[in-house]
Amino acid sequence: MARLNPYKPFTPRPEQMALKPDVSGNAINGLGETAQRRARMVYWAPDPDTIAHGRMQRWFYLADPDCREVNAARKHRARLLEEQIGPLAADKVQRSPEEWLDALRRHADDSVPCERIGVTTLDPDWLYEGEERSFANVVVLAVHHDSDEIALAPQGRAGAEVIRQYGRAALSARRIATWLRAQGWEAEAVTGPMTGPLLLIPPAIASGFGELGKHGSLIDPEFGASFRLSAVMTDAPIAHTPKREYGIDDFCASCRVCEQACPPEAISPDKHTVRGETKWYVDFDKCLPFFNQHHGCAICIAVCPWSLPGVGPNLAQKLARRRARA
Ligand code: B12
Repeated sequence: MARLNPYKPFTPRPEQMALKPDVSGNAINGLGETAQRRARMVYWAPDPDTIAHGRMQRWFYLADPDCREVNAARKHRARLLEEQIGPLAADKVQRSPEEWLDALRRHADDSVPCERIGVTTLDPDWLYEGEERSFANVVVLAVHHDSDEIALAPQGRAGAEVIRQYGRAALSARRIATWLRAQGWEAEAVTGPMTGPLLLIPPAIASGFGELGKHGSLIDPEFGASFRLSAVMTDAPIAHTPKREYGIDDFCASCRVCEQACPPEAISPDKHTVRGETKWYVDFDKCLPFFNQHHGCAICIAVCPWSLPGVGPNLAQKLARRRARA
């Protein structure tokens, strides 16, 4: 009889497990810690030798080095990223915050390949431990994955789509940084796949993209969880976009789709306290070996009901009606 989930049960390859450090990634992330503190870089370090899981990070690139789609996507991304950030002009262009937001949106419509923009105050607690920045604001950008490609997760084609969108997200952030700098305002792009100085999900939530899902990724009612984020830290006084709540958190509490689809069973039915916040949390130690062995996985964002084309906006309306009746 055919098994419901062909990736379950999952047994990690011994050569990968031999690289596992003594420290748990969950301990690095502060699972069970009730006091607030900044996050520590746990993975995707620019220099893998600086993190405990660095040998596993290097192994990610060795798991399937000949995957044609992934290699082609990496080449495509490298070409996109030949575009560098431009110089800082001497004089600062002055506009009201609302005029700045309008101008940013118009610039994005004309020449930035992203699907959503938000702006919020930069909370220093979103910076990783050891990182200091004095920027006032953060512009957050989202790029949507192609649904058909992500539906193939955890195959190489889905991994390739993630790499392509990392390229678009990074190019978008660089173009906005160039645009701000050309108007005299200092700006720093935060782009993946490496961790960078800033956590991306908290500013995306604060600037109105959506809510954290049970699978540990942000859910936006339009794109579901199937998008990538990048950001630009800046002092330009751009008006902020408001935080929005849709009842996704309640929806996740009773939905079990991602939990059941996750081959290493890294998604929990309950919230956990992590660095003083009670939130959905994905078990890093369970997630990582499967992620490494399957082109970055992405099953959880692919199966999320919110990610299915056309479903998110209807679900959001239904939840809004239910909340209005309550
Ligand atoms: C390291 C990392 C990983 C690691 C470890 C993740 C982990 N949970 O420990 C690994 C390699 C396992 C991983 C896997 C995945 N990742 Co990842 N990852 C990152 C990265 C580079 C840093 C995040 C981090 O340091 N996590 C460790 C600690 C801080 O985790 P945490 O305490 O559980 O906090 C998480 C969330 O709760 C949230 N968060 C942090 N503080 C707070 C506070 C509040 C109040 C709330 C509500 C949320 C929140 O942010 C963290 C995201 O992992 C970010 C990019 C970035 N700079 O933010 C992308 C990022 C979070 N990943 C992303 C994605 C999509 C994935 C995958 C689905 C893989 C894929 N192919 O796409 C899986 C999902 C697994 C998961 N949810 O954990 C996207 C999320 C986009 C979205 N829709 O929200 C990001 C933003 C990358 C991007 N540029 O788009 N990832």
